[in-house]
Amino acid sequence: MPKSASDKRHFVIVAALIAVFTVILYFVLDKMLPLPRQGSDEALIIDDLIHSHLMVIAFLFSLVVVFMIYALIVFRKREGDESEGEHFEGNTVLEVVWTIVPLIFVVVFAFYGINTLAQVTHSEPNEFQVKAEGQQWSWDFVYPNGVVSPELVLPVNRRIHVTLHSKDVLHDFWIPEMRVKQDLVPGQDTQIRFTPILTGDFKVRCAELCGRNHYSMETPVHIMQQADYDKWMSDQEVAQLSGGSTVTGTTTITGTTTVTGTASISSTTNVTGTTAITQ
Ligand SMILES: [Cu+2]
Repeated sequence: MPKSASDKRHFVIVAALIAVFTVILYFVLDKMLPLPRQGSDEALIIDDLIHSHLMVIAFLFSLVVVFMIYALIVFRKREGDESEGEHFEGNTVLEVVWTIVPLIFVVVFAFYGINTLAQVTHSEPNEFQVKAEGQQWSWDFVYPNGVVSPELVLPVNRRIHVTLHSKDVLHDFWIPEMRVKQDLVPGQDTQIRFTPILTGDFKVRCAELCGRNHYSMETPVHIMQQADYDKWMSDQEVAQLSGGSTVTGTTTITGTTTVTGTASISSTTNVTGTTAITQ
């Protein structure tokens, strides 16, 4: 610790250099590690946590490296200096400081992390429910009304609750723009929640090495306005849930009609004239 005016000057210079290098390193790391678009409420929360960590990483790196390089340059052996270095027995104050300060950082970040996790994983009433089924090497999405889609289509600004089910091995559900990520565990359904805030096209990809074609286990995700989602879902219901053939509107049959085999007619049907049905 500083004892003389000269020692204090060294500490002041080093503190200033650490502050400058911390800011520079933070911006370098931020540029070197670009994050995907912020597609969900959770992305905003998690990015704050990531940037706080980057700031601490930049500070700790600068603290160690700036002190070391400053000492190497300023206290280097001078030409003709054959004197012994100063003898140190230890410094109790310094040891207490470098134990207490990191401890405070760890405890603060532990609470910050727990709080972030609670915010990201909380459940809400009236969540939008969908089930994601993963298998080597594809995804299926099952909606509560029974519609099944190979692509994930969701409404924007709704809290989404995805139940994750694996049909074979470990997989991992990951949409980078939503930031959240969760394993699919065979024999045990897991959960993931997020609230999309951007409409557009994204991709869900498996983030767990799950076999030979793991690299190809990805599928489109479409986030759309509620009205567009409703239209898409009603189209799917018509295509998947009405048995394949649909007659809509008013149908009028006149004249003589013969139907053989099994026939079903839905909607409003007016039949006039002679009708014979044989099996
Ligand atoms: Cu995989």
